[in-house]
Amino acid sequence: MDFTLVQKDKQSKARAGIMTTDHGEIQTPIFMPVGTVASVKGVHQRELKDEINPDIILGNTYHLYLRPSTGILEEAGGLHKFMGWDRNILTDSGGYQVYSLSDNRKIKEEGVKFKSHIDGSHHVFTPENVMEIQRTIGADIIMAFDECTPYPCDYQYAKRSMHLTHRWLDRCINHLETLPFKYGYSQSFFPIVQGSTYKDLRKQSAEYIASVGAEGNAIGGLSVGEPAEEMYEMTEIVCDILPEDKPRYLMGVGTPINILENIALGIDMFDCVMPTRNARNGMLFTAHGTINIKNKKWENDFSPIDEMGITFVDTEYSKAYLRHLFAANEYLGKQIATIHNLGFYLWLTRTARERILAGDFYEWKNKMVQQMDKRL
Ligand code: PRF
Repeated sequence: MDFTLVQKDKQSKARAGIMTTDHGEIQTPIFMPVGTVASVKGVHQRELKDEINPDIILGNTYHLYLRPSTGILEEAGGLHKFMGWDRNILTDSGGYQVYSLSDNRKIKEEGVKFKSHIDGSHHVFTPENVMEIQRTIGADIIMAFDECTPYPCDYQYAKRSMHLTHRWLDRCINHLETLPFKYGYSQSFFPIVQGSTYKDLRKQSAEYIASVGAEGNAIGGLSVGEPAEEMYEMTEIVCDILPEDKPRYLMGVGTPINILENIALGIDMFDCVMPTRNARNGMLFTAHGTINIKNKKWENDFSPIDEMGITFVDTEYSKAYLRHLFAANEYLGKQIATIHNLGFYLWLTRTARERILAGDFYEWKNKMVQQMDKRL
């Protein structure tokens, strides 16, 4: 993978860059739609490409390993072929999903024992088998196996957990070296900074992660319930230590405001279920704030869903129509809302990039943060 920094903002630490992998270019900053089970929920791959147009989407090792299973993905020739997506994919390692979804998990030095959320069957993830699984899934970017600490988290636990994540990282790297690429294109490996909300631990973790010299670096353990200011403080500390010439990925973040503030601190990549999940609950993100489309006030509002929106649904359909689809519990309502929200998130990171290149990102960001902090 190649990463070229195209422009650094003068008034903030924002950057515009281009990552290049065997599946094409990724213009940063970027938001990666979440396609947990080889499907970006509610959006057909063709609509995703034509309307939302992301350079990269995300899949989850935990889910794909349980279903359809590594065997099926191998038989298919990897996830790209299986799901009919020829652009970039990143897989998360399961280091977060195993803690948030499965029952009865037990964390030991060796790895994590867990029970499937699907059928209750028992499984073990280790740094080694998670690298093997990610080789077989075949994403362009694969993640280290880590432990994401909860919030709040006491200092001693956070410290022990961070060291475990670091030891697991060494095991991931050692094992990956023995595993060739499976499908004729390369994979880049990103380690993950942990350390909860403790400045000294975050510094220590960032230094350790930077020392392994990976092709890109990620920040985990944030956006788990801490106040936004604490998240920004941690991002800033970590970004100041991570190498400037490698992409930085903030995992599982966040609201549109969180994304802009973190871009200003030097983050290049984001993913979050918020645009897709909230869409299915009738929550729409716009440049002027959020809308609960189920609200009665939209019942006879025949104005477009979002006059400024970039996707066809934004101008083709009215708020009243979308509200009706939700009231009638039609699938189409969730689909339209999902296309709108993903379109908005991609517009947001794309426009951030344009503003960085134009040199007025900072003013634009401050205006947008103020403007979006509203319920319509
Ligand atoms: N680790 C991994 N994936 C993640 C996280 C993490 O800490 C988070 C935390 N926001 C989201 N996704 N592996």
